Amino acid sequence: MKNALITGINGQDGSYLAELLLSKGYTVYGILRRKSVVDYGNVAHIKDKIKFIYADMTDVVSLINAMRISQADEVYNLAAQSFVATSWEQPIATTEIDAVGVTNMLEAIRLINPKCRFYQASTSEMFGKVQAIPQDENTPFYPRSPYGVSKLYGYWITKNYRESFGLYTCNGILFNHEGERRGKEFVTRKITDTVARIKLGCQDCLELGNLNAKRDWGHSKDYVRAMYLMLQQDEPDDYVVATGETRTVRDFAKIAFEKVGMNVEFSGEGVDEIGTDTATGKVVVKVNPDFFRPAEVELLIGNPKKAEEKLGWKREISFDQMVERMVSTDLALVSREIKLAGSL
Ligand code: NAP
Ligand code: G4F
Repeated sequence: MKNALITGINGQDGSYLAELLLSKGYTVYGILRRKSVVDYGNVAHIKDKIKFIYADMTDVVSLINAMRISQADEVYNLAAQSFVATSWEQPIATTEIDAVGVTNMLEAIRLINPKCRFYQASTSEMFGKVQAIPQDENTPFYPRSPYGVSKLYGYWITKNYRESFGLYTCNGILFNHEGERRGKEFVTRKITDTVARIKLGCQDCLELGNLNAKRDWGHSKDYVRAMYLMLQQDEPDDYVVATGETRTVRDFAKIAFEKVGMNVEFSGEGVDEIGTDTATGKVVVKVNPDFFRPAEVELLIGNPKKAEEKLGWKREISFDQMVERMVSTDLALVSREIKLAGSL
């Protein structure tokens, strides 16, 4: 039986990946950061099945220790300061975690077990100001945020350790993937959570930034399967994982409202654009420039052909099913919150 070490195990992807590897009989070790309050996040429901190690991507000694304890055959490096907007507010921390942290993990592997296979959570944000449509493994990069720039370093150091030291290292260039466990600061979950609150009468309006931004959105549960497959091949390589479909933030919001039976029509332009509930005439979507970014990634759409052909990867959850799952989960969560508040 194999041992896997997952950094970022309590995040969205870490939790789905842990479930997948446990189902395949792996012993799963997961890195947590020390916090003032113990918080297992998205793996609270399976915490008894995971062996936790306290470590930090910015502390190489702790990662060497994690490699020693876990005796990992496979390391999945999912830990990151993953919110693009925050990367302008905390550019140094983002660089230390998302760029230098990758070298820290690679050095720990090289020192303790150079045969260990390594997955790096690279991202479509590296394409940024896109140089081709759709984007694939050969598209030149042009990152647009400190997050994208840091991740680009992580991508190259992963490739470099493969070429320099013969390590089995892979980059998964994953396009946006979402789900019921997504953080509420990301636009999809912000929308589904707020739509649930508006439907249940505890919020009036959803405030968003750039409604025109286009993303290629898939479900995290499908994407962690691609991570696993990358580490099971004869040779290490880099792969784009995407759906090949793109939609605007406006489209996402409209579809999420449809899932709770509300028809929202958009009118106006720029900061004056609004979304109106056609049944009541109420404005339920407004633009708030506070959510604009200093530099925007306007369009992402990936070509997953290589992953489909070489890994045999295929997504199973459609866009529509994903929105449905997110909205119904948030309706249940918000209802529970309301009931709890009423009983206090
Ligand atoms: P997420 O939910 O934000 O999870 C990030 C994880 O990283 C959390 O467990 C967090 O722990 C941990 N972490 C942050 N800083 C750390 C540090 N200094 N040391 C150790 N752990 C640290 O992100 P996700 O959506 O699951 O994404 C997983 C990875 O894929 C990330 O690297 C992200 O950049 C990348 N990615 C994501 C997408 C996407 O659309 N989801 C697309 C492409 C690439 P705490 O709970 O302690 O903060
Ligand atoms: O949901 P987002 O914050 O995700 P973003 O920036 O695409 O990054 C996510 O996907 C990357 C893969 O491409 C990952 F590497 C990264 O870790 C993360 O998981 O924003 C999506 C789009 C942006 O264009 C943003 O400007 O939505 C736009 N947007 C419009 N209004 C908003 C909002 N984003 C957020 N977070 N909040 C808003 O109110």
